[in-house]
Amino acid sequence: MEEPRNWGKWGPDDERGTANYITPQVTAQAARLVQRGRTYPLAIQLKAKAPIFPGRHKNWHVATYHNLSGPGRGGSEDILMMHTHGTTHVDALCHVFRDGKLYNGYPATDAIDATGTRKNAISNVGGLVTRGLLVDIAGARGVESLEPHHVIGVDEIEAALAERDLRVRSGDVLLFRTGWLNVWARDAERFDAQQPGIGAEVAHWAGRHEIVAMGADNSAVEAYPTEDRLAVHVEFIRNQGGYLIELLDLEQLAAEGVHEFMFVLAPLNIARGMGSPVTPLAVC
Ligand code: UVW
Repeated sequence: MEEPRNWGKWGPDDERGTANYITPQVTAQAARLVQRGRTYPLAIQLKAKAPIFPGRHKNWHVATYHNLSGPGRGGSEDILMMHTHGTTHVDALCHVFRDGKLYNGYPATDAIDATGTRKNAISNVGGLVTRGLLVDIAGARGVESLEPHHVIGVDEIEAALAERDLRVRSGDVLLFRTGWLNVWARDAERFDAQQPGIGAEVAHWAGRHEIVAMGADNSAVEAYPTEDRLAVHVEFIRNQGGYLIELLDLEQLAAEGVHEFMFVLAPLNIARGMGSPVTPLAVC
């Protein structure tokens, strides 16, 4: 197996991984991409019947309220019970490990128990504000969605970016559009059975280019299932300290031809959390 690439790169105590690539200069440069003042929220709707990785429980949402018909003050609030990975979300760096070791070499046995994680928790992320690029593979192929067995490779990504005169740089976030989200509304079973996404070579390529995060409009970012189960998760999260963002809605960005933007993501500050629901924003 290849040596973990980024372990120790930001010190023996690091728990932020590739978020370290986002320097103040990187954020300031991304902010200069905001010209029109348009904001695109990239989350799917959070509700019980919505796309979710197979095997996870559906979200549970119930309201409490009083004094609906008055007179005087009434009120309402609600309770949400869900997987932190149960809708559009970002994976914490503890989410996937191998041979009992988390990103940066932390032993899983010391870190993880039923109360959460002591290492690489989502609360270390803070915020990611950097340049985002839409890599619209379905659009480049002129299809509504890729075939379920389609494994996106590096050549395809570089070609899609070159078509837009874009090149990746250190600190970027890449959002891959497969069109697979479109399948869910028509056929949820097909959506769950297999999905197109990136392959392991892309995770290695992303590491060489100092990519902070990769996201997609499917439920695992990577093609699934594959022979080497969750190989992208292992390489990108555990070996490189990179962030994966699943179940994005990239339709409006694609429809309006927005390929380069300031990307903003702020996970919930969940102590010992292993992921967080998010509404990432593309601003241009
Ligand atoms: C898997 O673990 C497959 O998905 P996610 O990273 O979205 O939680």
